Amino acid sequence: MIKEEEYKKRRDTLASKMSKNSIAILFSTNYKTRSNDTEYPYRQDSNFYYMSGFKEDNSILILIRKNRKYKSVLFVNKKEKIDELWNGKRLGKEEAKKRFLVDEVYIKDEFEKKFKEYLEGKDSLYFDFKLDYSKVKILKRYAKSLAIHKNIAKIIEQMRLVKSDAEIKLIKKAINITKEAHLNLMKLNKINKKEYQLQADIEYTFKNNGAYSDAYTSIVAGGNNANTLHYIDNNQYLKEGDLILLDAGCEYEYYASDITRTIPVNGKYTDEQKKVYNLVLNTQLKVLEAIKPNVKRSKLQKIAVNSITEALVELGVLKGNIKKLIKNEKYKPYYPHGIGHWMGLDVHDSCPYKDKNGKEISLAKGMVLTIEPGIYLDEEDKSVPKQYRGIGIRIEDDVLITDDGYENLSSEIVKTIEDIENLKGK
Ligand SMILES: [Mn+2]
Repeated sequence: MIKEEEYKKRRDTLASKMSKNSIAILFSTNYKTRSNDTEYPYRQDSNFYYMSGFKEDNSILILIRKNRKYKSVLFVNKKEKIDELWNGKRLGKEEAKKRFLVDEVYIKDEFEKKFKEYLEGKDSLYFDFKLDYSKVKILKRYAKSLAIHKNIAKIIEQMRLVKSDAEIKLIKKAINITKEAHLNLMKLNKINKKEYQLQADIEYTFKNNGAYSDAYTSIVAGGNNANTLHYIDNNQYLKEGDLILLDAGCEYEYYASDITRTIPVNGKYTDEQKKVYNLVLNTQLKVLEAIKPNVKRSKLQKIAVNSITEALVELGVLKGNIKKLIKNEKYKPYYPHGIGHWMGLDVHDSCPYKDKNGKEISLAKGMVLTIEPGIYLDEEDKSVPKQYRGIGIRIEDDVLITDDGYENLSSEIVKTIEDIENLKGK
């Protein structure tokens, strides 16, 4: 769990980055209607949660800075019997005041009046530029006079880049649950099952271990379906002799995990599958080896592109000079995506990749990112030698940058051919 002191420290940091006579506002997410009076599962806005630790909807956090000092104010739902009867218990003003280390707590009804007061004499307003228009309208109504508008999300997302020990603990917990889901599937007999049945197994393991949900829609892609990067239909039969690409990770206490393994339906890789698999695995190992503080993600991408282009030549998919092939991006149809992304409160953590000056941000201790090379050889692609058509492989781990290198947080989710085949044998 993340302590209240840590949330307070984050607010201190945020306030210190605000201009001297300013006000910052953060809104909780709204419920989204699915149809009529049914809603999608609620999930708090990541930036709001990062700054408040508060999970309820209809809430607002405000920081008011004056010179060197600042005040934090939280607006929460009123405790009303009838509302609680329908929608569940609310923390309420008194409890929120006790629990959160904010200076003041009010019920939401008081927001507009208070907001007007806080704005007096201020010269700039910070809010999330991606805010719903309905909320921007409220801001505009009261903050017309404030000429300077700044994007608060940019500052918070910069802060979110480096994870605290408590955050890393939660990420590890998420990965641990995800590990169980993946290892279970490696052991399972999967012939003639439907992809969604494996998805059900995965999600059972997630929920059964206290994960709120998946961190993203699971990809369970049998055979050639692995060559559709965002395949989420998950409704086909798994065929003996095929591989399954499983890209699935749970979210635990708001923190994501993101793991891909590509395993054989019947427990044994064919020689052709082995060949492609090991080329992807070797690429991943090469990239991992290069990870340490001050290295840039683009360097990792370069290593991956180089290694995969060589692999594609070895497989007979590409022919010619490696450097030229890379320069002309000939690998792109078979490896179209990046080497990885930040991960944290969001699976694709919305932290920046470039600094204020447009320069790429280097890896630093406490950052978490995925490393996920892949090779995708579509069954209809005539440039691919016949024996490799329909094979799609990705291997993805979650990595923490340490003082002098990295820690592979998902190293216990086996990935060598030998280990995966052995697990099925048990
Ligand atoms: Mn990923």
